[in-house]
Amino acid sequence: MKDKIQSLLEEIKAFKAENNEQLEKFRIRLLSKKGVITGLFTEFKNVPKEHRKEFGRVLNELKNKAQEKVNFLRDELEDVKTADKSDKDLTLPVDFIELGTLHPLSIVRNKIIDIFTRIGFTVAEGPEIEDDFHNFTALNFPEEHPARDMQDTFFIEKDPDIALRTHTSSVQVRAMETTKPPIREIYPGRVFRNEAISARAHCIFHQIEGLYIDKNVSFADLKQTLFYFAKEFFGENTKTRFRPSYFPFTEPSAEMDISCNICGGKGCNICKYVGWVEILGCGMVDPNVLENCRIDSKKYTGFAFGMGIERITMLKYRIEDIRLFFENDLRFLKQFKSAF
Ligand code: 2NL
Repeated sequence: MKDKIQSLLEEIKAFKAENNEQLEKFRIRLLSKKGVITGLFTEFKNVPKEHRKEFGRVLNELKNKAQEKVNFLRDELEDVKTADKSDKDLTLPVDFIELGTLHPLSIVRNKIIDIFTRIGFTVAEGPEIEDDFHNFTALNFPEEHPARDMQDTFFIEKDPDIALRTHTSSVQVRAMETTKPPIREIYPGRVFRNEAISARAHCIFHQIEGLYIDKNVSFADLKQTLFYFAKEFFGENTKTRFRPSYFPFTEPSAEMDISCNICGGKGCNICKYVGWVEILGCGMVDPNVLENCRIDSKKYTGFAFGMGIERITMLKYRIEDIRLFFENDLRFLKQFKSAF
C-alpha cells in the first residue's frame, strides 16, 4: 500500500499535459468516482484501527496533491490558450490594469500645497541629510539642547555632525541664505526623529513648514494666513485660536488650534472634550535666525509655521494609528480614492 501511494505521488509530480484531453484523462484516472485514489479510500476498512488516522491523513494529502496538480495544469493550459489568441487577434480587448491610488499623506500634502500656492507661496525642497548648522545652529538651538542628543536625532557622522534632518526648517535656512526677500515659500518633506514607534509617534514622518519674509510682515499677517488655511482645509465654519508657546527659532511663538471638526466644538473624545484641537506651531522668525542666515533683521521681518502631515491627515480622516501610513496594507490604502 505504501509503495502504491509513493508511486502515485511520483506520477503526479512528473505528469505533464500538452492539452486538455490529456489532462482530463489524468484527472479521471486518479480522481473520478472510479479513479485510483478514490479506490484507495475503499481499502480503509482493511486497515487496522490504530493506523486508520494516519492512513486517512496520507490519502487526503495524496488526493489534494492530485487536485492541485490538475488545477495548476488547467490554469497553465488556459494561459497558453489566451496567449495564443492574443498573438493572433489584435482586436481583442487588453487585460484591465488596475490604477493605483495616491497615498493619503500625498493627498493631504497636495491639498495643503494647493491652498498655499493660491495665495502666492511656492514650493521648495532640500536635502534629508543635513549638517549641524542648517538643522540646529542657524535655528538658535543652544549647544546643550536635548534635540541635539543621540537619543533624539539619527546621527550619520560626529565631529563635524551630520544627521538626518529633524524638521524641514533646515530647508528654510537654505532658502534664506540664498534668496533676497521677499521669500514666500512652503517646504514639504520627510523628517526623522529617534523615537520609539507607537500609535501616535513614528521615527519617520512628514512636515510642511512655511515662511514669509518681507518688509513689514506682522503677526496679523501670520494669523490671517493660517486662518485662511484652516478654513480652506477643514471647512468654512472652522474657527481658530492661538495659544502662546515656545520654539527656539521664533519669538513670539504660538500654537494654533482649530475648533474640533468632529464634534463642531461641542466636545468629543478626539478633542478630549475641550472643543479645540492643536494643528500647528508658528511664530515670528527670531531676529537671530534672520541674521544667522544673512538677512538684515532691521530691514525685514517674517513669520514661519510648521505642521505634521500625519497629524493633519489623522484628524481629517479619523485615523487612529500612525503606523497605518507606513505598513502599505492595500486594504487601508485603497480607501483613499479622492486622489484623481
Ligand atoms: C511644529 C512647529 C514650527 C517653524 C516651525 C521656522 C523655520 C525657520 C525659522 C523660524 Cl527657518 N521658524 N519654522 C516655526 C514655528 C513652528 O513648527 O509643531 N511643527 C510640527
